[in-house]
Amino acid sequence: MTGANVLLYDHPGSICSQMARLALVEKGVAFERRTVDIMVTAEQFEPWYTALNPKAVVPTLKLGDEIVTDTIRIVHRVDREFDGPALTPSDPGDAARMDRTMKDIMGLHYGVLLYSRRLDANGRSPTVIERGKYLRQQLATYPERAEVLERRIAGNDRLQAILANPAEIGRHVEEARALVGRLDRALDGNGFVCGDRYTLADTFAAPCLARFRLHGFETWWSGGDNANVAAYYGRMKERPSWSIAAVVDSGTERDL
Ligand SMILES: N[C@@H](CCC(=O)N[C@@H](CS)C(=O)NCC(=O)O)C(=O)O
Repeated sequence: MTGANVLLYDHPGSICSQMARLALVEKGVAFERRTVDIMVTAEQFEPWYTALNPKAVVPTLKLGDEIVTDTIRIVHRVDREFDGPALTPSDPGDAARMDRTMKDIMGLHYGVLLYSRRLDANGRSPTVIERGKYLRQQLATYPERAEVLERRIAGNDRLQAILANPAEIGRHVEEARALVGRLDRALDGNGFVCGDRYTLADTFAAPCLARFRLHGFETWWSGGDNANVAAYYGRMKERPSWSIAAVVDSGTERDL
């Protein structure tokens, strides 16, 4: 497969898109990008895109005529499909550990972390409220798309309920902080989160930590705790892939 046949539908600030981009860049794959505006125009719900990605999320990878969705599947596919450094450990036990780490990182509710930083004076997220209205309008206009829209309305309602509950927000933030602790332990004596070589788990850990930094949580590792993560973060930022894949760790949440 040549790079000319590789197209990533993504969004600059989306954490999952950054993971996919890092995997492609670390693997040395030339690829093109098509931005899907998941924030302002909600392009992910347009029929042309849901035909590619029925869950209406980014990223989506097009390999020749084939469409691959779901970030974990995408990065594994990139690793298998192309020449370049192996990003999966050859030892099955280590490979299983890598998969567990990726699921662990993917298991956080990044939407709670993001939107809880952007609440209005009444403690509500205008973006999430608007998204709920938009999704309901879409459902009324396109009843044939009920499956994806109803699922997303339910998810949006759950997010709104969490955001209305400071204790719930705190629980999600604590889960994120606990993940940093687990990464720190995994990095004890190791250069990378799954041993002494860069793996797919690093394509997940780096954007995850970058997102925490963007939200102002860098103190989780810059203040003396989690020193392994602090050193690791510096090393990840120094890799050429960080800027080529455009990992976002500064700016404001509004830029996402
Ligand atoms: N399980 C999916 C999750 C993808 C996902 O949640 N993508 C987010 C961006 S990181 C998205 O497209 N959000 C758009 C939306 O919430 O409408 C995957 O791994 O691909």
